Amino acid sequence: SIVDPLLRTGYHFQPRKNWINDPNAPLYYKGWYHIFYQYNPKGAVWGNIVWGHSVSRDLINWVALKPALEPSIPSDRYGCWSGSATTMPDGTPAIMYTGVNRPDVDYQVQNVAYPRNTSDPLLREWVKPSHNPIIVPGGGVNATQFRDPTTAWRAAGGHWRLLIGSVSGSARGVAYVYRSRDFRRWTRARRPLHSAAATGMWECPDFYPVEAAGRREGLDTSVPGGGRPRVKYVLKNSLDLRRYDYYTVGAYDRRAERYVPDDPAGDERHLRYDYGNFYASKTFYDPAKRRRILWGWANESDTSADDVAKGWAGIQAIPRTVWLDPSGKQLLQWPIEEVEALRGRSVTLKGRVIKPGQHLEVTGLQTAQADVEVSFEVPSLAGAERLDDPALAGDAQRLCGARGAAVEGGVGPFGLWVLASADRRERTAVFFRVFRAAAAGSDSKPVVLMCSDPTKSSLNPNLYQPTFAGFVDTDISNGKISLRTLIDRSVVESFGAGGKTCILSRVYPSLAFGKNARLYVFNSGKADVKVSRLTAWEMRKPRMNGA
Ligand code: DQQ
Repeated sequence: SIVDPLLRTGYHFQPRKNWINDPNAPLYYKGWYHIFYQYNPKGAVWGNIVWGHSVSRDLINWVALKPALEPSIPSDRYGCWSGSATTMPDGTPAIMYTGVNRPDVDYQVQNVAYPRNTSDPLLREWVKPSHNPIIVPGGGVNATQFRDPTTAWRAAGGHWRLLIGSVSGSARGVAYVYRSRDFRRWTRARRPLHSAAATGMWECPDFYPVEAAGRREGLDTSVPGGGRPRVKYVLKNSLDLRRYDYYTVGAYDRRAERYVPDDPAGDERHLRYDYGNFYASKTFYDPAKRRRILWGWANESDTSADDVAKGWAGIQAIPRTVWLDPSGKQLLQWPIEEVEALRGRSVTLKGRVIKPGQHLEVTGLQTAQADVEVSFEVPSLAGAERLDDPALAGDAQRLCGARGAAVEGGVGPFGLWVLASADRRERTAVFFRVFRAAAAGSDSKPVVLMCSDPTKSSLNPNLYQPTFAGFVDTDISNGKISLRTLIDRSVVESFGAGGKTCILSRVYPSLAFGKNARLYVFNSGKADVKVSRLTAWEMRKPRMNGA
């Protein structure tokens, strides 16, 4: 089963060919955005890892440069693994990254690299000073699980702090704190910033301040803590065991150098950036537009043999602006505004009621590469299904597995069928389903589930087609909810309720690609659903690394 070349993405970040994984060290320098990424220059499977490097003026059109870091010193001979950039007080970025110095991947150390020529806005050449490695796993640290340094921040007296992900014992995820005066000699703080039982290795930790109370503006990682009581912190970890990125919102006690999630059960709740295929993400502060931007990697879900045949594997999700929800309990995410510059021809529908069991095709444009924004209104929630099974009530993924797009409901499932064939044998459903909260008092909020169901996305049998789902913490009592979906040939990237719940899926239609890809609104519930407004735009292809 060879995946069709028309399924290569059009506006998601990809190099011209080969394997990519984690985004590394995103940064802004002298008018240019930089993204580095884990890259195999020799093929479409993981291995031979170097740092690919691309630059952009707008985070949308990308120019590929030579790899920025390749194995060249004893402390990175077997791979230049993930890391982050920190801007020095003089404006120069430094990169900290993990080097593998033994062939068996068994020992991980941290290295630093600096630009050779700071007057080059493209930062083409990076130099590794001879004092590398600058951090080695010390006593009590698991040297085989010790990697992915964060962006460093400045503490009292201008001293530096950064985190390194690890695991202690068999399954306690840990973020160790390292301190330095000179960015050269680093010592580990006695206690980690934070740790959590049963989470396994914490890959790619990320730790950053956000403005409290729903302000969209981002903060520099080194924002001074003093005098800014409204600043909250976010700690994100990528769980190697479960392959997703979860985060908590909390407080950073600078004196004790400890982080405490606001919700004591935060680490058990596993709030996720994305309930789909999205991993090893990293944020950076964009000083040009004063926002914090999130990059995340989306793997393929075809077979590795397909990847080898295609000659490429892995994309980066569309960069997202992240900020704290007014509730303070979670983040909101939205595609960076620059992506809207790719919008071309559009179609708008208004005030269309979709009756139970009905669907409506959105015609008049190609939708294999599109951006869709839709506002739904459910006139009555009276018919919402009960959510009595406690095992399902707390587990969105299982709930959606049991009540997928094809299972008729009360209020919903309603939403979009994207990348659908004319006969709808192929279709990816992105939808909501509303439940009445079980047993609880009559004033309890209806429960909103958001799902991305690719189980009918392709007639090709050799694909991984997991249904992904998350709850949406929104008040739907007025019947209103919105959905935005970025469709890009083999990507379906969705933002529910203004970015409260996000789900990225990879799909590989065998019929519904190119001009044959169609878009529908559907309603498989028992209650009417109104499309108050839907606009779909064709998306142009940006310059993408010369591909
Ligand atoms: N990928 C890198 C590691 C990181 C993992 C290696 C996460 O540094 O822990 O390619 O995907």
